[in-house]
Amino acid sequence: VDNLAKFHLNMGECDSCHISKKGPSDDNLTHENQQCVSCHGALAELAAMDVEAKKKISPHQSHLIGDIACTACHKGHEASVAYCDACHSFGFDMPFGGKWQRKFVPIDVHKDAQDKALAAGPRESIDVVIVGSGGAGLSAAVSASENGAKVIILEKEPIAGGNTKLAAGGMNAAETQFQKKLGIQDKVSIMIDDTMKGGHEVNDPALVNILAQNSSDSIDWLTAMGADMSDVGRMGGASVNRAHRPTGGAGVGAHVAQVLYNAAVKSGADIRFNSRVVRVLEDSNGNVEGVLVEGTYTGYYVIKTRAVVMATGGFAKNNERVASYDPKLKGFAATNHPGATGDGLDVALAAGADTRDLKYIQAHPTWSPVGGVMVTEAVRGNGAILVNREGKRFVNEITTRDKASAAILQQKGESAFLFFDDSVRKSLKKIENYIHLGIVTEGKTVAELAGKMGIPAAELEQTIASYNGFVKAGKDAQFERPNMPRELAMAPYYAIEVKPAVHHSMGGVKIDTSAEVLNKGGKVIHGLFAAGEATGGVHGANRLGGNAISDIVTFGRIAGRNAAKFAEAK
Ligand code: FAD
Ligand code: MEZ
Repeated sequence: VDNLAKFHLNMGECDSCHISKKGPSDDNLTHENQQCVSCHGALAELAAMDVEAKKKISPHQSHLIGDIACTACHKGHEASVAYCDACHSFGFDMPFGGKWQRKFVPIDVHKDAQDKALAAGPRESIDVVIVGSGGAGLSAAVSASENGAKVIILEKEPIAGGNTKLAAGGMNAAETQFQKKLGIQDKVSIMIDDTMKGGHEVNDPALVNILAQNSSDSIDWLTAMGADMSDVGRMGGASVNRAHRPTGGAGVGAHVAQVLYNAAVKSGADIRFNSRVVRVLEDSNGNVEGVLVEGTYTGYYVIKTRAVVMATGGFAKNNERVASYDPKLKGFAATNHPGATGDGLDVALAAGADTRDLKYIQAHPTWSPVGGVMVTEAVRGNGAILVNREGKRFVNEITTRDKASAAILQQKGESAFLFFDDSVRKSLKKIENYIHLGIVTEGKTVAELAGKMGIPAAELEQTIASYNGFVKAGKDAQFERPNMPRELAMAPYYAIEVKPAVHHSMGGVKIDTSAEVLNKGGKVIHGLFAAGEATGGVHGANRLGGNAISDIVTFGRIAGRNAAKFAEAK
């Protein structure tokens, strides 16, 4: 046999997995997953067994959030694939395993089946539909529920969290309780100036004002739900430390997404995975009246609703689309989750939405070609430097991403090395993940590390000595780096090879300050809201590190609240 279904058939009938001969129970495969757990144990039990078996990397323990279904990886009627292999390449020895592959499927395929579902009419009705279960969607769900609405969240992937669960370095916010505790002087007006400058003034100033003015309140909102946002660090292009993250510098995204997911579940949101929205339905006046859903296992169906929040994220993982807007990025790897393909953008366009800034797509400077993962800017923010193959620094390491990426691409091999010492490692928990993933080279001395990296030891030693001199003097005489938190003098020393990879789509659907989607005539599409990376305008031509999580929480909240009010008013 070559798949799990045939294997299980040898032990019984279809009902050893399915509830009836008709096939899957629902798009979450709720019954099928319960069957897996009843025989094999829950995810946490399997993770404990992996630890006992001393597996270096457990496929059952990860940064993914929510209740991860067995069927996210273990497939019945096709080859099983480890979802983690969308980014990593662990090569787990899975039963009936295949190779990770994903093909973008346009929203307008299966026209006959779509028409049939439309003709059949709505299967159900709900106050608010939220499309996408990343941070923007989950914030919108919690906020809509706080405002009295009943919510369905539709997520095309088998797991929650989108790109949000991968976010690492922090969430920008100004004038927060945590900055005050740490004695950091910041102002909403400085966050606005930094964001406009970083975005080359292409940003919509009204949206930037909303972002900065609400940022501290969004931190408080998350904190009240149980989030730990108490560690504050520096991201590129920021004038002061304002990137909030959990204690010790742990990754921000998985934590925030988990807190929001728990709150959405508690609020009673109906979260449906493997459920792609392919169309927003409008009445003859152009008002929203429903969505057409493509359920991976149950087929197409219609949900009636007056209010839809598009929280579908960006499209950085779809290189064809990326290159169509910015040909320089053709063939680049991406830091994103596999669902960041932009079909949500197609859905919004088909509903008449206007877009802006689609040509502005950001490369993150430090992606590891060895591990396939992004190495957070916080490593540089906490003190790491960038050196080239000659062992020399070549840029202010905490400049904006567009400048840092361009500088790396000019170096020999179009890559560089992040260099740091044990004091940087101790300052940032996230670094332990990179060590765990095996992408960090270690040396007892600078010379030993240089030898392992294949760069001249004397040159690297000279670079470190001169950088440490700048730290002592409080001035970077070479590249005017504004923030040098520590000398690099504590053995052992570490290096990670890095190069730019496509990271963020700054452009997207046009919205106003109420998160309502605008059409090409600049008018509101009644009932259609959008938030997060699916939208354009907040970040202009270049997003500052830490501003996306701030964006999705603040605008997700606004979209959810206004969608709930709109649904109620009807
Ligand atoms: P997402 O979180 O991507 O969620 C969108 C969801 O919609 C996805 O789950 C997707 O599958 C789903 N979807 C799409 N289309 C459809 C459809 N048609 N039907 C149903 N579902 C659909 N930003 C920061 O500010 N700080 C950081 O430290 C940071 N670190 C990052 C690290 C990495 C590795 C990456 C990739 C990004 C990072 N970012 C960071 C950026 C930030 O994480 C994202 O911009 C942000 O999380 C996007 O949130 P979102 O809710 O808009 O979209
Ligand atoms: O905002 C981001 O994308 C970010 C801070 C990423 C990171 O380097 O951690």
